[in-house]
Amino acid sequence: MSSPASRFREVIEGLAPGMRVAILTQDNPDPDAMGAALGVLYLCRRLNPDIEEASIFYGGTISHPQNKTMVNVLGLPMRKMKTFDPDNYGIVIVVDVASTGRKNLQSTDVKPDIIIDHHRDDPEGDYLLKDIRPIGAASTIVTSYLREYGLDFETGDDSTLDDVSKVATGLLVGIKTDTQELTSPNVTPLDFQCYEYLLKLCERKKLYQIINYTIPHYLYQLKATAYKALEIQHAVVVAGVGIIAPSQRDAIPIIADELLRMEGIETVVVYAIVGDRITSSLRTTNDGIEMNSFCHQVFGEEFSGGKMGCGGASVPLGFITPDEHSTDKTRDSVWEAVRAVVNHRVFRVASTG
Ligand SMILES: [Mn+2]
Repeated sequence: MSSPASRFREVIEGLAPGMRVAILTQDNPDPDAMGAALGVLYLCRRLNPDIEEASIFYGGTISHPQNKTMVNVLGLPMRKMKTFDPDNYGIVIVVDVASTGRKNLQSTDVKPDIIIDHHRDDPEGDYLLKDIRPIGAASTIVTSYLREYGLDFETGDDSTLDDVSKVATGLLVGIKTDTQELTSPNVTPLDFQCYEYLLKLCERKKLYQIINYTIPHYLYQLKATAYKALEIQHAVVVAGVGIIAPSQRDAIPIIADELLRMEGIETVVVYAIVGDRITSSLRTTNDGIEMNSFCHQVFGEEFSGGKMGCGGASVPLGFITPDEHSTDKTRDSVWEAVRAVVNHRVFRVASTG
């Protein structure tokens, strides 16, 4: 049995000249998904210069300010899934996700040829390579290939994408964020080794820019709104942020994570009206609260879920959704009604368990 790294090399080197490679990742890619995809793109080009084209596709949005910064700083060539035609690609590789057509990758159901992932998902079927490991980051797996090949980085051509320091920076950000700086429970010795390996290769200035990403003004404004609106009962805090634009949706989990650190607070619910839905992020450090059922009791089983102290909800507003014809007064009334219902329900569920 050859190692996954040598199997990957064998497959890529064996591709006929003119072949195209599609690299697919999560619909809403996080830094690990993007770092691992960039690493795979680099390996494909280095291992087989006769490949006609290798492209990364994603089906959703890149909206978190750090993820946007990563795309800009590294010049990531992320392409929209709309432009992906399976007929044009001889080989399909999925990274940081294993199944297509469901869960984190719903935008296509094409059958992959190669799977590189670290989630608890193990789709059946024949694949050229299925490398799924319980490990800190998908970027670690890709980095381990890079290490194993011992490629000579001096001889790569000088086009931007083949710049290994950029690739190493992307992979390093992937490991850093997915493992919370190597502190998450699923971290393995290989994560540490790859982290150290990448530190030597990465571009420190770009790394700094991504880690200390610029925070957009709207986030400060929404934080101010959330702090003004927050209601606390015992160890529970609820904060309604109001009616916000879909492009600002990421503020909700960011504010939830921040409020969870407040002294004396164990449970956080942050929510807003985004488009035609109430969108919410829930957090708890209280082991007595089972997050999934907490979410279901507050927002309904159909529209919410959670695990391990972390939950989310997306509840359709239906008929009362404010639209472009709604007056400010109507919008305020809708928000006021939503706020009253959600706050009341959270505190009721929290107090009755
Ligand atoms: Mn990951």
